[in-house]
Amino acid sequence: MKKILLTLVVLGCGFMLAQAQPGGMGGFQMPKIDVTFNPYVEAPAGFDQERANIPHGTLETVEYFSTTTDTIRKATVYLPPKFDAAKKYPVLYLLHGIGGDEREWLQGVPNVILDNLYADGKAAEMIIVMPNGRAQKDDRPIGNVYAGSAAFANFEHDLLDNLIPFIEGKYNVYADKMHRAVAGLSMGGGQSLNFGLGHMDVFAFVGGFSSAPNTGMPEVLIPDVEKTKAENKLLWMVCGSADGLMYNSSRLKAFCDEHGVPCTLIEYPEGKHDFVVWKYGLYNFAQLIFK
Ligand code: FER
Repeated sequence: MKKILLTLVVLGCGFMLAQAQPGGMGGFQMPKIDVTFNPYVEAPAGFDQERANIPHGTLETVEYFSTTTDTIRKATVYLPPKFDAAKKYPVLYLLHGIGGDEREWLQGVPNVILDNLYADGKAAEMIIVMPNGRAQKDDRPIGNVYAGSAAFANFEHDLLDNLIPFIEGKYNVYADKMHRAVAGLSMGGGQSLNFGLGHMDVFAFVGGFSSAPNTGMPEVLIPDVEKTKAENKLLWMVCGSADGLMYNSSRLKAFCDEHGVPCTLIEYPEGKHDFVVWKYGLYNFAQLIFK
C-alpha cells in the first residue's frame, strides 16, 4: 500500500514538473492552440545597431497630471530625426511589461530601430510615447509585481482620459484613430489588445508582442466581427516559440481565422520572453502603421 502511494506521489510530482513553463514566466504552461502562423522573416542584420552616419531622433521625458491616479506621471517620448514642430505627426503608444516602467522599452533601443528604419525609408514618421502602464499612486515596479495587475487594467483610463489629451496638447500631432497606434510587450501586449480592440474609435493599429494572461478572451475583444473587420486597420502579434505565453496570442489568432478577421501572428523561432522578440516586434509593427 505504502509503495503504491509513494509511486502515485512521485508520478504526480513528475507530471506537475512536466507542466511547468520552460521560460519560467510564472504559473503553468497553458495548452498550445493549433494555428497557422504567418511567415517569420528574419530582420536584417544591424537593424538594432546604432549607425553613426545617419540622422538621429531624440528621447525626452515628459510629465503629466493624471486624474486617474491623482498624481504626476512620467512618459518617455521619442521624436523622429529632424523633428519639426511645424509638421503634424501620428503617435504610437508603446507599452511595457509587468516588471517595467516608462523606461523599460529603452532596453529595446526603439530610437535606434526607428532611426535606422527612417534612414532606409521604411517607416512613416511618428512620435513614440512610452508611458508607465501601472496606473496607481506608487507606480514603481517594486515588490511582487504580479500583484499590480489591477493597475495595468486601470491604465486604460489614464491613457484615454489623461495621457492622450496631454500628448495631443503638447505636440503637434494628429488626433484621430488613423494616426494612433498602440502596441506593447507582455502585460503591455495584453493592454494593447484590450484597449486597442476595445476602442477602435481611438486606435486603428494594434500590436501585441508576447502578450500576457491579461489579454482578454477573443469574444470579449471582438464581440462584433463585422465591426472589427470594418474599423481595425491592423491586428499584429508576435510571440516566441519557447515563450510559455503563446497561448494568449494563439487563442486570439484562432478566433480571427475562424471568423475571417485579418490578423497576423508570427512565431519567433526559439524566441523566449525577452527583447530579442520585442525588438523584432517593433521593427515590423513600425513599418506597417500610418501608411
Ligand atoms: C502571468 C505571467 C506573465 C501574468 C503576467 C505575466 C498576470 C506578465 C509578464 C510580463 O509582463 O513580462 O501569469 O499574470
